[in-house]
Amino acid sequence: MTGWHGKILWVNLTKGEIKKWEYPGLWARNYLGGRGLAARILWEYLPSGTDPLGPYNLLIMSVGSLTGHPLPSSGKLQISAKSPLTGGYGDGNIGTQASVELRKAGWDAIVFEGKSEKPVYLYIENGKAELYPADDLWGIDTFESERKLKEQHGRNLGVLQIGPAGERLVRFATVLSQEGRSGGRPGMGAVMGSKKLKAVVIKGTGGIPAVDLKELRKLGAQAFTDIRKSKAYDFWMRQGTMMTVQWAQEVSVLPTYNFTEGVFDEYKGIDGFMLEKLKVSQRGCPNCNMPCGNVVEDEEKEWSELDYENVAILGSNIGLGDLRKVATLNKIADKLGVDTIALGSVLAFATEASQKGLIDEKIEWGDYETYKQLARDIAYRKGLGALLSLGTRRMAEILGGNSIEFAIQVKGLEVSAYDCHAAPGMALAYGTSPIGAHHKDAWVISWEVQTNRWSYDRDKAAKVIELQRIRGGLFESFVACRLPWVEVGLSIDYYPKFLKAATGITYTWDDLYDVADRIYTLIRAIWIREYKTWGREMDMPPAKWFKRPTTKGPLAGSHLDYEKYNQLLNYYYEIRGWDRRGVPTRETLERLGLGFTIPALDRIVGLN
Ligand code: PTT
Ligand code: SF4
Repeated sequence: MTGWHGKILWVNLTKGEIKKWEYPGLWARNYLGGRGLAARILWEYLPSGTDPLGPYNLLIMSVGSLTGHPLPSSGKLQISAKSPLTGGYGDGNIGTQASVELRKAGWDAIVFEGKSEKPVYLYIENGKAELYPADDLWGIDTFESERKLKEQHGRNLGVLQIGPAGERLVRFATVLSQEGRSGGRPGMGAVMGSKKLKAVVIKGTGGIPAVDLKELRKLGAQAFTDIRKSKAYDFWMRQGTMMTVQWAQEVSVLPTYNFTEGVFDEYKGIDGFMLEKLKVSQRGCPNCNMPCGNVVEDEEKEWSELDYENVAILGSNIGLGDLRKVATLNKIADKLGVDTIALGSVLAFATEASQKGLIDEKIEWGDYETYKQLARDIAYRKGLGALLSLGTRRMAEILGGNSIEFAIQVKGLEVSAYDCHAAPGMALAYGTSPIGAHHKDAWVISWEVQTNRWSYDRDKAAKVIELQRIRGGLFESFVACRLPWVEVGLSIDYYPKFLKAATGITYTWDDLYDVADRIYTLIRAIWIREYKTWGREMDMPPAKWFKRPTTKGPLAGSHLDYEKYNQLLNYYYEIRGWDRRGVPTRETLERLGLGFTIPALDRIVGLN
């Protein structure tokens, strides 16, 4: 195995034991790393039916054969586990120095099992790893705990940690790094908290394996130059993902008032031009020459790093048109360690529930002071915050009535910031994303609004799958940031060349798509094994987009068509080789080398 280390650090927190595991070489070749490797490990070692917050869940931090090399935006790391929010496969991707350090320390992944009795953190220095007490870190926020750990161990290292929300098992708690990088929307921070693991500190001084390092460096240098010379580069450097606010408003997909409308009257108060006025700093992940972490001074005069999703969901979606106030909510999420998307979504859900009389508390759209208090209460699970900390699906189950219709989620994961009343392809992307409603696997909406926006045809299902293959299958398993390709047009053909130089393996595009399909189908198998039953209703977008047409903007009156969405879903299943329930067929499993899943799946749902 070249290009990978072939070694995983396996940490049993119940016993306090740390072991080296040399995993099968074919797993690296067939699953690449990152998400693919994590899915393979979870299938093999996660006991079916495990409580996501119990000791038998596995928390996996994994990198890939491109991570950490001198290649564009290669400083990313994947965090995966069974999700306490969705009950299925969950993961997130975080930009952090810890990714590079893990590679330099000689590991492809860390797997945590069990549960420590007392708070601990893991310290890794090259081949050595030790658990240390974390009593003095437990309870403090993510910015402070990273500062403390760096004071103790030095600055040249990477740190991943949870905040008070993860410690209290908030179901959408995430893992944080570098004061503003967050990963693991489906509650990966809560899994870490359930294991009493406060932080992971990684220091590596070794080399990162590559078959042809000279060639890799040459290709990387060319790619960095292409990025800098791109026509899109200058504007990207000014606004980063925040340029999306204005675009989303123009094409009526900006989530507004709990995804009721696609336009927001006050959008200019939160858009990329407002960001430019307020910007005090810009930062990013390791090995990136197009840093997108735009920092502003918030309403409490502290720094907060903003991205489009955070701003749309904590802005227009809760009726807040003041970027400084949005930045404060975002900073609270980062410090206390919760996902901004779920946070904005539960606040919006609570506001709608309040206006419908389903909860006693009175909440108005744009009610900043209440939202600020609730954000803190969610992290500490106090008062109404305790209910909100469960996520929208569970809140709807508790409140009853028709509240599930305005819980904007798929499979329990809150929808990220694109309204789909007038975007069936994006609705399909959310419906079929392997972790629940996240745009990261297929951001088809930009293509969709430029082509045939209103169609539900086969080409649209095929486009969703093409994007899922590249974005969700490959970038999450290489592991590298996809934004050089998505945002400034770096040629996708660099990536098989990078892989060849790193691993010596020639992957054609057909080979790579097979790898991506293998990963997707394996993740679907994990979901089915955990849920025990499976039906196409699991792949349906929120009911509001079908039932409650928009009333504002040029596309007022838009809504999704239920019959046509089902036809689109059929096309999707056909192309993937899954049956009409969304269950992979026997033939597909065999073709993708997933025959080992057949006995379990056949027993659980009966395979076609
Ligand atoms: C990601 C999701 C996103 S996607 C955003 S903004 W985006 C939100 N950011 C949050 C945050 O910040 N703080 C917080 N407490 N919660 C947050 N939740 C939301 O999480 C992120 C960038 C972005 S910014 C995007 S699109 C790209 N995503 C990538 C991806 O998914 N894979 C990949 N290979 N490359 C990517 N590059 C870009 O990375 P999740 P990050 Mg993130 C403040 O974690 O769980 O995947 O959800 O990692 O380092 O912050 O970079 O407009
Ligand atoms: Fe990180 Fe943004 Fe650079 Fe991607 S583009 S590596 S998310 S700073």
